[in-house]
Amino acid sequence: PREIFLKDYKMPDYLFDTVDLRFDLGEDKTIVSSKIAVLSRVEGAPCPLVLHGSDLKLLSIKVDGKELKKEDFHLDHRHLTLPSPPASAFILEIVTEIYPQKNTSLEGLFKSSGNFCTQCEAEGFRKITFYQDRPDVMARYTCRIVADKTLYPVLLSNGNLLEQGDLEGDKHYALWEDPFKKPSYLFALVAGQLESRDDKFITCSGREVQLRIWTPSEDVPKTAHAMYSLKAAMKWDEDVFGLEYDLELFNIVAVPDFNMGAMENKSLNIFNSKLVLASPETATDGDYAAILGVIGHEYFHNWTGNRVTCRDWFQLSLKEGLTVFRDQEFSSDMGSRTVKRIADVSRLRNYQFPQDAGPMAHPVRPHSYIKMDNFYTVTVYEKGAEVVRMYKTLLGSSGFRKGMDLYFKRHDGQAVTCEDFFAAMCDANDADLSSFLFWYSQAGTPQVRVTSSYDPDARMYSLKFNQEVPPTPDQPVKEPMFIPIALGLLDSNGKDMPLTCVYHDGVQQTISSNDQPVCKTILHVKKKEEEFVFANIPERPIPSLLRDYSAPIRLDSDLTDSDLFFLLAHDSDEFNRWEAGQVLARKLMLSLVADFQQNKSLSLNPKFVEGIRSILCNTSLDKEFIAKAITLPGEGEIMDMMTVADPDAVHAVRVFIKKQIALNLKEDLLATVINNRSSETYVFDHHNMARRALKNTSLAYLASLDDPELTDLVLHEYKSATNLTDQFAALAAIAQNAGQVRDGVLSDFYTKWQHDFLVVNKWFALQAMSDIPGNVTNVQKLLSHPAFDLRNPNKVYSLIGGFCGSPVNFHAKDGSGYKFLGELVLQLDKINPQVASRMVSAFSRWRRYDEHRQALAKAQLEMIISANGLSDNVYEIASKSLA
Ligand code: DPP
Ligand code: ZN
Repeated sequence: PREIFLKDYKMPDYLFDTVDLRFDLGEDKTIVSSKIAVLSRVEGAPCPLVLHGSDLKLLSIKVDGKELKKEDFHLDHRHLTLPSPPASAFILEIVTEIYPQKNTSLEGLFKSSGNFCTQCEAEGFRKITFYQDRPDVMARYTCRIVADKTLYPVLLSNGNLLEQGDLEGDKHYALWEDPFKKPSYLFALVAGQLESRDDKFITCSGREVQLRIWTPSEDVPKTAHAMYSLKAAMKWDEDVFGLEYDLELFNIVAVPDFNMGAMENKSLNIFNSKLVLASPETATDGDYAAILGVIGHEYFHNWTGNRVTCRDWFQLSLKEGLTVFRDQEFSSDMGSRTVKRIADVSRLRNYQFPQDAGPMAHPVRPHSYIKMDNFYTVTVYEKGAEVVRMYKTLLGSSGFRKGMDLYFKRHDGQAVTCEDFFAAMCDANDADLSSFLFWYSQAGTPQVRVTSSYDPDARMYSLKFNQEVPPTPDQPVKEPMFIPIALGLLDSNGKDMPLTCVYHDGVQQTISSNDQPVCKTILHVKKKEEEFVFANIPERPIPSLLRDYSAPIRLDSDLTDSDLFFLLAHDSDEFNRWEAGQVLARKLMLSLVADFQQNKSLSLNPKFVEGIRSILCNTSLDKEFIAKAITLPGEGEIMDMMTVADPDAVHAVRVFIKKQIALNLKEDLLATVINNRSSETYVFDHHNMARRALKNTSLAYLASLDDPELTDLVLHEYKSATNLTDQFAALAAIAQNAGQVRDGVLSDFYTKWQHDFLVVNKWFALQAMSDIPGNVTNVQKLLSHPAFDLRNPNKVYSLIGGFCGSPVNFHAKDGSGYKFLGELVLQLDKINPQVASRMVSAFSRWRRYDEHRQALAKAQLEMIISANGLSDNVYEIASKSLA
């Protein structure tokens, strides 16, 4: 396999002006005819035109109407080359034959539940026809679809419907035209038996947009929340960024077989059904929130991704980091800002930090790849979003908006780079952020150490920062990063002190005056070592650092436990209140892990339990905040902080703390469950979600005690639930404890929901993730369950992905978990390389474990890499993991 490098980027020699596509959709084959108006950029000597293509059967190729002979072009596995095309503009016509019915990779044109649909990002268009399949080739498309009228009554593509009509032989056609230039990855086609929920949206300038969400007819009732989310997103983008939708029609199609969550094809978004379909009985609060976020995300791409796109795939974060940031902000504005921030930061810590510290670590803008599909990562997306958030932190809301406005003014209709975004932000604000660009080029999570000192006589308070960016593959030595640190200083009553001025590098900077006190500031930490000294500080403060998590770093400070308890109780920054509790919990868990490893008996610091109690019983706090604050850090997060990750110890300690909390706070938890029940009909709003979250978190604590009386309570909750959020939470609570009750409820749940594949996937995932010893046998059995299918990505993600997310069973000492995954990766790779590659990633951090586990995991990776006919996708992950 060939590695592709950012440094080798070259502009295309040929541009495409218009592309007219015609699809004749058939039962054993589909004929794709394309007619491209080619423009030459090169002056002087002609150069070859190289088109990408894979798994295509070439039927004919014409230049300016003349059929090319065999010797006029060159065809290999991946390319169609015209060695000397005409020097001036010409028309290229190509006809290919493809086999969507046999396409299990779910990339290009394929069938899902009897319907045709496409997925072209990143490089799927080349499985449809020969093309310069790269994002800097932007063209205007038309698409004519011809198909059987009974089997495929609905024919959709990008843009506006120009014509439709009947044809001979029970066929019909539709002709679509997209007036906006676009790269091939945004092309889409759908044909099938679908029905739509229709609605409309009036834009800020008074234009009416038709909105349609397409699904099989029986699912139409489950699209109400998606439609609500779409309208909310359209309004939000106008209000917050002044961005208006630009066509008269916006379509969303839900399909059950889809590699990713969703795809932002121009005016024809295609979604994994799990991110569209919801009803109170079949979707949880988490699903409702995910639908809101992803519908928003794909809609927001219309400007950040489609109108302004990426020059090359290395720039992926230009659109993804920015669009994730936008969807995070949207969800914050629709619900609770603090709770959303906590959820996003937890995700970053549990998934991105480990990636950034492992063999697949790569910068937000990678330097190279073998398969681009492997770089749709938490680093490009979530860390990328943090990078965008830092611009806003540094420039303020209005400065950020100015930067966005300039970005669109300069680049609408173009394919650009991360530097272009950076330049727009700087130029619009006259700001010098030079070293900020290292966030795009350097991998690894910066480690920042803060030490403080107070001089009561001089009333000066000093904070010294020391930063270290750890080495990552191909990047042994790093430059210091530009890190915005938002902070406040608390006085002994827990109030924010006014900040007047700070000395930095011998220069005095005024923060605020007496008549207009300011209590929060942002320090720009840019050097390896740097000191900031605050003046006029009347007493030793307790610093609240990195408020709202102002930079994606690991922060290590000299705060004592009592400082942390103080912050937990008083910090005006709610995010940092939660964070103080998490820092305490992480310290506690790590020290208990050490005790466990030394066979010492475990005992829980009563102060910690009291801290949890005071949060749980604080009626002035938001209930979802409480639910988050009483939840312990994930096992992955703790393992990530250890020199040698010990899944058994971390798991045992987390279970121990959970049970201790449940035992000590039993009455409070019971009261919380009872007081937060509701018999009303399901409402998706923050108030009700928060109530359910708190009740269900408390229920899980109680169930962990495996006490018959409490089990009865949980069973009662299970039976009386009127929505899936409550029902599934009760099921999960019961499923913590092996035994007959668990088995009975699991089977009851399946019987009840077997007709609904999305609910069944949750049932698979719940069992797959279980920490019950020896669970691999059960998961193995579920592979042959009638509802399971290796060809459906959602099912694989639920059962196999779920299993790999269970530290104790996946990392079982006997190697059974590794062996299970190793064999499946090879089976999956034959069906769908993208999905196989996601699964093999579970091995990538094998060096983090003890020698015994290392040997077992390594053997599986070696077995995989030596297999015949391995895909480039899996090869890249496996080889980099072994390197
Ligand atoms: N569909 C994926 C996303 O929106 C890739 N663009 O993130
Ligand atoms: Zn996206």
